[in-house]
Amino acid sequence: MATTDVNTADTARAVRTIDGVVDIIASTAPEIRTGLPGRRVTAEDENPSGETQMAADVFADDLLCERIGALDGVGEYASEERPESVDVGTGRLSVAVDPLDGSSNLKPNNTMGTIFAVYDGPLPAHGRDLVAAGYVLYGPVMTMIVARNGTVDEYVLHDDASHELVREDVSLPDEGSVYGFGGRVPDWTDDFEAFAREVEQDASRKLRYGGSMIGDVNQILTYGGIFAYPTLESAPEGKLRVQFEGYPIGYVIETAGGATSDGTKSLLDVDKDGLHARTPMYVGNTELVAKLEAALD
Ligand code: P6P
Repeated sequence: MATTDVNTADTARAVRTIDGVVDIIASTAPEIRTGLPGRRVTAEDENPSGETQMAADVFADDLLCERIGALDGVGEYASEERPESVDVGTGRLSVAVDPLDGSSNLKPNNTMGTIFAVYDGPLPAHGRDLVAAGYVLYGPVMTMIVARNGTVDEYVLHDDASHELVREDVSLPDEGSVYGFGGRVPDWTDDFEAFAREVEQDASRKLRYGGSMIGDVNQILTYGGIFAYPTLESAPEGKLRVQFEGYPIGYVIETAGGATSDGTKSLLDVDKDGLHARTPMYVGNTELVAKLEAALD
């Protein structure tokens, strides 16, 4: 088979696999949501990041690993809940998942999300290896944001496991109107605090921080503005995970016309060792992210 043919065949297979991952997550999300009520309890263990694991985390992860791992084109599966990636076949693509981001919000019945990242290559991968990424938002309406082929689309997920395209080519509004900053204020660095105070002074913007990243990021995608889980004095590396949160959310926001940063460069250019490395995260309108980087410089 000529090289071009091989590339064409490879591309077609990769597209089918990406669509397969999206379909599996869209059809599994209702089952995850239905399984939450009985799983609002902590599991016996901690996850590899040393956080208390909820029974719901393990439940969601097992479902997704089994179903995504069964796709021909997927070779590796990894999640925030597993110390190592799982070899699931000979496929070229790898899938990294945060099965239930914000599961600590189960107790107050707050929003949560399922985040996915599809990489062309082995794990841990690099942000520029991403070929698709997105998230499910378990809100009053179950929705899914998918970034692939240079565009971001939004779906409504139905309990019958179908998904309905409701918005195409989603992009951040030019004038951002909300901001959300994580971590304890006394734990912020002086430079970040000065930036936060400046953002707060702008009468056109209001605070929207819910303590669950997917809900907070979806506010930015909807209204524009900036979300940050910054470097903290107590956590210089930040809190959120590169492979399962930083890269995929960076890919979504940049595909939607926004900007992202770890404080100095795009989240997609963060280069960290290890599957569970963390990074500070700043995502939102380009002008605000540029101001943030200047403030931390
Ligand atoms: P804090 C939820 O536990 C999470 O992982 C993210 O979804 C969220 O952005 C962050 O942690 C909230 O952290 O320190 O505000 O509780």
